[in-house]
Amino acid sequence: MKLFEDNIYGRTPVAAEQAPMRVESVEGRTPALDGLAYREQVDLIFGPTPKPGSHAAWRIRVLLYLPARANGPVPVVFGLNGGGNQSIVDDPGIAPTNIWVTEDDQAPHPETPGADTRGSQSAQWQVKSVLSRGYGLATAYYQDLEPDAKDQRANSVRALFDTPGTAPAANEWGAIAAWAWGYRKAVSYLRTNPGVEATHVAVTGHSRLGKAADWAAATTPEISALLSTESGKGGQSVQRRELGETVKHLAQQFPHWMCPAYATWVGRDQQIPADGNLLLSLVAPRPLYAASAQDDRWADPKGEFLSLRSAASVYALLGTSALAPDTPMSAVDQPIGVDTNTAYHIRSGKHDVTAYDWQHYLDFLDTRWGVPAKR
Ligand code: GTR
Repeated sequence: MKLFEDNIYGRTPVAAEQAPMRVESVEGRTPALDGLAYREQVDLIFGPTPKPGSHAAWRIRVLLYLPARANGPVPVVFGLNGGGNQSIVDDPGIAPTNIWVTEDDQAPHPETPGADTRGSQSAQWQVKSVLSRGYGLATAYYQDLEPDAKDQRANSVRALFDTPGTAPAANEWGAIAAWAWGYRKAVSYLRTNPGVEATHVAVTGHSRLGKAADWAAATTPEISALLSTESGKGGQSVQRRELGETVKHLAQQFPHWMCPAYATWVGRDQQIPADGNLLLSLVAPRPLYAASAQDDRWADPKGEFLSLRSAASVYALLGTSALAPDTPMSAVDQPIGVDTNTAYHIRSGKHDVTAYDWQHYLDFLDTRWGVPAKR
């Protein structure tokens, strides 16, 4: 954990971990999605009350869907989204909110998302299938925590916890740690919601948000399971293999993601002191599903598999079922380990989240926790 704090993601300040959180209801339990679900929306608020009209980076809006047919609390999957809450499913009831837009050709700015963005990421979220299977689904917009661009620290929730007059330390937290903190806070809120089964809150994330979900699960014992999609280098893949994305690329393209000390590993990928296998090990013994995509060479799918298999030895050490250490890389579209706490698949196709990924994630949670409708 300390190796990751000092070299990769940075250390989250105690003030951020202990920050009081106010929960403000935006919308109470409301029927949604043609009777399939109830929708709730809340704001998680940190720090002083924001000025009217300002975009408050410290206001995290959580959208929660619960299956309408549930008789009691249900297991829930939470993930940060990359397009705004309105993008995960076409539902006019999702409250419009300004989202940070970070296009390459202009400075990051808050903007009201257009109507055409409603449901624009529904293929990646599969909200209706998740609900039909008896699970709840919750999300928040990642840039509510920090705009995803260089030099946006002042607009990040990180700025809220600065000690005035102190220069940034080599292990100062970066944006991935800030997003992971958001995961942690959202999960801590969800666990208090009476519709949510507090001991069964899984997190998921894709790519850069997979890195954030990985670090969140590693550092948050209350997160009950991790479903990590193609989090690649700087996440679940093995940097030391030197295949796909390098430390140099990560450090130079996304200098805000990691702690300042990360840059000292540029060109030294083989010496990186904390790698994907150790990251996944920190999730043990909780259920863990790592997923790759065949065409996602940048993330090095085999490196993702090797991390999972290596972490499995820690699961075994802790006495939980896990992939055997000599398990060969699985064939494409053939999940393995789903009857253990360490599951993996390599799906055909590109860097993405698809119905296939969700189907196998939920099959896995069904085997770990029991089918929600039958419990
Ligand atoms: C890429 C980055 C990857 C991954 C990806 C994404 O540009 O190199 O590490 O995070 O973005 O988030 O889609």
